[in-house]
Amino acid sequence: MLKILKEKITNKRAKLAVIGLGYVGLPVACEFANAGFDVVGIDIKAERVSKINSAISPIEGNEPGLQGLLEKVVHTGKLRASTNYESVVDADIITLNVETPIDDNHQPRYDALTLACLSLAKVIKPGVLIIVESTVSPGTTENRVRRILEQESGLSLNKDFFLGACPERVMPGKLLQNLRTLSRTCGGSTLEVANTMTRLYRCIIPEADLDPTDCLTAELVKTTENAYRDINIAFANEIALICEAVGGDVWKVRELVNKSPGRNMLIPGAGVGGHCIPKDPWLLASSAKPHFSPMLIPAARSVNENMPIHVADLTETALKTYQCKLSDATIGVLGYSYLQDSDDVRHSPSAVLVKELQLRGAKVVIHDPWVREYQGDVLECLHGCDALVLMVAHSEYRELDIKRVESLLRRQCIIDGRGLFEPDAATRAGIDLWTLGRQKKL
Ligand code: SAJ
Repeated sequence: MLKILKEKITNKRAKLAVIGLGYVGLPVACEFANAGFDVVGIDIKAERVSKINSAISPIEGNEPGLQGLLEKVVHTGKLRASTNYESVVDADIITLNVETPIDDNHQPRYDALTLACLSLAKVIKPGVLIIVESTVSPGTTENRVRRILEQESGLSLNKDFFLGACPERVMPGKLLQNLRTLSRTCGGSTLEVANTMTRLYRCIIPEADLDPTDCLTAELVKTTENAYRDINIAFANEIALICEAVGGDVWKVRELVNKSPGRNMLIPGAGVGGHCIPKDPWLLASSAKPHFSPMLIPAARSVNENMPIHVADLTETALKTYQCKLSDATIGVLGYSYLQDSDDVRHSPSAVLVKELQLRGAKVVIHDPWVREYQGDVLECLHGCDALVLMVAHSEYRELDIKRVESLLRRQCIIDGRGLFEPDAATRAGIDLWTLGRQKKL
């Protein structure tokens, strides 16, 4: 069966299906269609399916090349979308690109994955290869996905159907670029399946490494790479808090630490947001239970989740030096997306800060040049505010005329959560600058 599948991949006759047409699934479907495969995309949202079949990308934000690519593959008939799993019945290869969120107890929620597997089990045919591209807890493909497919279809793994795990490494704003250029870990239910996967992904990833391995390793690699980043950001944040406590300057410390060979201290900041860094460490940590309860991963999450609260504390402390209570203050918050020069607001640290400031009685005005509801003239937004809190280092804010800002604020107070403002320039402009990680000389 795999020999036939490999031949179909080589001559592009393999029929592909992509389940989940979100910011990952849609680019994946477009890329495989553009490589010459017939692709059907499945999504439960009829409106999204309709947009795609009209060659209109439903993906928010600026994704270079995606709209043009979608138009090409829809107009050539290589990609079509449907809400009906019957469209998948003759697929040779199916990728699962559905959401895998965590709940308030940091536990994975596999409702979408389970529903997709139950629906697939009704229609898959012998010989099909199913690849989990969603980021899941290690062990999910071989356990949860396999169990549902075998129980509901009556087919047997590695006899009637094959399984793979190939987590994506895309990033909003660079969806197509990352998809085409980043290496992938191709985990297969057998080594031959893994090698079949590398042949498939080589059709859309011309050069990057495609590393064949098993499903568990592929799942571990993906969740580990993001847990690694989260812990390193938490380390930088903890050093910032220590510097504030002892009178240091974390920005100077980081610069000099990174002169030491093999050191790469990341950047402290007002919080860690986004679609994957706050989630994937929990997917990894939860997989070890009940055999082992990780300590470092939850601790790092706690440090990072607390940073917006710390910024609220800094704001309160700064205003106190003006005998101004938060409950009497209006605070201008610059930046609402989770990342500089991005419109993505998922898991935004600013949302946590705004809620905290409001809980403490402050009035908050928000500006973000990338987020539709908060666009506008930044100086107008700041006019009359008691203080400014910088939460996202958007390029536009680097151009701010700090002297104009000083003239607009009721108290010349800036709380800088990203180390964006230069201290000497702030002093020259008469600004009272409170930078995260740099103790204020009172
Ligand atoms: N952040 C810091 N300090 C840092 C780096 C990031 O506070 O030194 C904050 C950012 O402000 C943001 C959050 O962390 O709120 C996440 O930033 P990110 O640069 O990690 O961007 P993401 O969330 O888009 O992460 C993605 C991930 N890619 C995938 O999951 C495919 C991550 O693995 C990549 O390392 C990252 O992009 C990247 O390096 O661009």
